[in-house]
Amino acid sequence: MSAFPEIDRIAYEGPQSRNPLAFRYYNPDEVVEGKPMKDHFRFSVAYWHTFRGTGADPFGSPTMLRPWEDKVDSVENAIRRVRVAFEFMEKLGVGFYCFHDRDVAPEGASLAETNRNLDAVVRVLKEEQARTGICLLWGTANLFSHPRYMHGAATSCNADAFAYAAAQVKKALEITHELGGANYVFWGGREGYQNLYNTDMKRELDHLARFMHMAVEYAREIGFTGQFLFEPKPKEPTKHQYDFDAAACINFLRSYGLAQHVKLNIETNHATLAGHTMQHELEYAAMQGFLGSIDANTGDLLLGWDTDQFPTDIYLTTQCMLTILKWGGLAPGGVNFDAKVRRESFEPIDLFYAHIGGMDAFARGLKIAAAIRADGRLESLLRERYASWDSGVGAEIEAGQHNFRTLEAYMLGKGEITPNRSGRQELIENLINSYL
Ligand code: XLS
Ligand code: NI
Ligand code: NI
Repeated sequence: MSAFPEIDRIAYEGPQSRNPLAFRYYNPDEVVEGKPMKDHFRFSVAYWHTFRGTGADPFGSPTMLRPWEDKVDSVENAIRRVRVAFEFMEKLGVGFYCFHDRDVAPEGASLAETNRNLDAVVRVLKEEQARTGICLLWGTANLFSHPRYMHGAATSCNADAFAYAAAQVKKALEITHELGGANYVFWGGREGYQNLYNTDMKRELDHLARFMHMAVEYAREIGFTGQFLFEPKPKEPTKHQYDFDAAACINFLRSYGLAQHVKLNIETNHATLAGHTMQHELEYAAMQGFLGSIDANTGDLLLGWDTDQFPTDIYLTTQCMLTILKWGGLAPGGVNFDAKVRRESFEPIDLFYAHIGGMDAFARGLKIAAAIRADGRLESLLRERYASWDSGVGAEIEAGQHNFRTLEAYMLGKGEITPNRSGRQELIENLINSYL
């Protein structure tokens, strides 16, 4: 039984193609900067949005037409959905997927029953991975949907919620390991606060760190060698999330001795909610050695929340790829489409259009970024801008040969600084446009 009988494997047809079910730029085996496109991206489908998204929003009911779904959230339904998911991913030609434990299997009446449900579905996931060669980019645990987590999970005021979350992550690590997951993600969920009157922030952060250390230890125990990732987000659902942005996450990881175990999963819409650009967050994480993986999506300029739309803006993907190429790529991370079709795009075929668009946008971004790098003009403008540091006093300062006293003597001798040079912002913007 096929869920998408009218759709063949999506093929690369080139920029001239008018076929909306073809790639115009994403050509998996085409080599860019010495590496096939598919290895640059390691594209991944997000199980929660693509197969569990209903189209419901705070103002309205579900809209999505998903003929393979029945009304009861049964294990049979969950297994049927796995087959559909792998048919979709195979036809799309992605190599990876990501899930939360609760995306793939329904909760039971007790933790034990929930774990059994999960095991039943994981068997089928494993079977489908073997059949298709599609791999698990990362697993994670949903520690935010169930009412037991209303105050958070690892940072809850209720110690039992912490314990339940620990049991859940233990299991999530086991199945991620079982499925050969390349990474394991912690996103904050409800780890944050609504106000500080009733919050012991220090205690909550200590607990979060203890929780992550337990995860690292358990991973070692079971032989899971995937990369741990922490996913920054400044707000939603709480008004202040502890994993606010890359800088806050890195500070947390360093303060609590987790830096050697955990990198970051950077998401576009979270970067912009934090008042940064995606490129800023990527650059900041990468320069500190914390760039792990990315959740590719985009927000809407006119809406202030995490709309998780598919990325279609070529400026955005170019900036991402400039930074990712500069810092040597993402693996064992990848480009996970943590993105959903909008509620008005309710037909199954819209899932194909959405992912094709995102993959093509990234492929164009990669090619544009590679062209910019090959041409070298941007780089030489950057180099010239910092030329004063390549010799003379600049080089001496960088080499640690100066202090305030020697620099005062230098400036007293010189009297005034060498004149500043133009930053050439408009020239650079024109230059970037010339590659698009
Ligand atoms: C929510 C997050 C979430 C994580 C996985 O905003 O993006 O989807 O990626 O828990
Ligand atoms: Ni995400
Ligand atoms: Ni998000």
